[in-house]
Amino acid sequence: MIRPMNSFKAATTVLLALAAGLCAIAPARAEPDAAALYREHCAECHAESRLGGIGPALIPETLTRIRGPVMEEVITHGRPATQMEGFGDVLKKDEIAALAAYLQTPLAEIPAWGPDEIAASREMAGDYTPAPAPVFSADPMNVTLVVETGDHHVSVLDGDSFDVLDRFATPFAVHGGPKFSPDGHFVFIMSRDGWVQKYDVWSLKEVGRVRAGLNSRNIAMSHDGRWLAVANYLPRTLTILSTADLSVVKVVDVVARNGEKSRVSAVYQAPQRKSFILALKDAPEIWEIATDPAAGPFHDGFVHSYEAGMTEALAAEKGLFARRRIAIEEPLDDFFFTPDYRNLIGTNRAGDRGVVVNLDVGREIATLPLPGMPHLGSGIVWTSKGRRVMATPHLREGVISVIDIDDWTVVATIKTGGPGFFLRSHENTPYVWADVFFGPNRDVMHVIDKETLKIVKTLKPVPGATVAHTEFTRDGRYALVSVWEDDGALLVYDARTLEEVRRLPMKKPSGKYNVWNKITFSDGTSH
Ligand code: DHE
Repeated sequence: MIRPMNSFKAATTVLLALAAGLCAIAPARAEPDAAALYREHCAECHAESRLGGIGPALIPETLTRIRGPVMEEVITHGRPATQMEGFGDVLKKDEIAALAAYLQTPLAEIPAWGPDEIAASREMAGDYTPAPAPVFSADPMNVTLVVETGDHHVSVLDGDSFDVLDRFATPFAVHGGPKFSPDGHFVFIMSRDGWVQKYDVWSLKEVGRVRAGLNSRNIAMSHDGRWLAVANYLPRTLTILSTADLSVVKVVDVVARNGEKSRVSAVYQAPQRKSFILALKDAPEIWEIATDPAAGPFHDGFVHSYEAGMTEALAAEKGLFARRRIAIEEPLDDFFFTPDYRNLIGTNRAGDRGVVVNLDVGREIATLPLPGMPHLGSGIVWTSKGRRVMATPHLREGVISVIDIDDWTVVATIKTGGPGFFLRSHENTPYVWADVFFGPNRDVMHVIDKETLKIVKTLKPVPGATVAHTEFTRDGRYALVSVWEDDGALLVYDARTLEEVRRLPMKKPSGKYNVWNKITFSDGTSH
């Protein structure tokens, strides 16, 4: 709408100039209307408010590392490893420059998003009554959730018959793994714009939802299932919710030692440590937050202010949510743990180096040669020839690095058809399934032998269609793979013969999560 109008104005100016015999003076083109360009090209993913939707919030507070020419570069060429495409073919240079400047303009007002606003956003489903037992005859431990990003739904699958038990609407743009309660009864799902939805897997009903942040990264469930931590980019907080009723228990301001506020790269549960572990994205710090008052060496500046929703009984539990800081050399963008949760393996956004931080002693103990932006959040661990190894795909290179987690040597670098996003395996399968998410081979899935570390088969189920992300049934007998397209499908493979046995149409299915594999921290599953 805007550009034709501007061209029309420009053309009129030229004609008038010609008529007046003034054509020697070039007419000035009207200044691009950045706000209108934003509405036309960016708002669909980043929201009219610029506070984020499927894409991140586009405000100076969240763009500290992307300034000036870098911003224009991103708008022109897109961002590797994300769904941000380039607009170099659609927008003119001065339009891109105007948009970049616009995104660096602070919002007139950033809404406050503290305990009161979070509490006010909470919506509990009026028609929800918990069923005393599963309302279906399928094995509740073998239920698998399929996130369908095409129309923002989740399908609840019986992992034996592959019947769809329920299909429910989620908040817009779900990202990251949903988190199950330790008994698999409830699941919590997060969207990029900070909504957390609670769903009762046994009753097949939504329990409620709450907006825990304005732009959020991921969620983690405490070891005892009582608390849910929500890592936020905006505001720079970690929200802790009660899993019982989604009430806000505490909002921790994420302020680094130097006094600067920071985004949270991600938060995870460390079950053996009875804590949450998070990394700060804008400061070289890892935080450990106690979810058991008696656990962990929490010696540094205990955060202990009880806030909205805290009960007397809770206040009495001294030590709950105590925080420990671990200083590291560079901020971490993406990280992963050894299965004993003693070591954290992380990488920065430059993605050229991995670092191992021992969480017991609280310092870096090794560095790893991991160029090509390893995607450690998708790392998995298994046993290969008697050694415990971890593997990570890389977002910029078509390789998978396999590392011995006892001596931190690189055991193998497996060449793939292109950069991949997700790896999955299971105790009962001899294979690791690895997708190729980017490039001309994004329609293939590699199957890698866990012992020889060689690709044994490359599947290409739908030529030209992206296939990605694998999950196994509880027993590891079947592998479920997404055809990641609007009119996509869930493919069910026999994990032994590697033959496709079922195909269920789905709307851009992305991640899949089996209750049993997730609550038992099955070998071969991400966090
Ligand atoms: Fe993800 C998990 C970060 C882009 C789909 N992604 C995660 C996790 C993190 C992360 C930290 C682990 C959270 C958890 O499960 O608790 N993702 C990032 C990024 O930094 C990145 C590269 C850029 C961004 O946009 O934030 C990114 N991710 C994407 C996508 O573009 C994907 C393919 C599509 C989408 O939905 O946005 C995508 N990410 C996923 C999925 C998982 C995930 C399906 C859960 C995998 C699992 O098996 O647990």
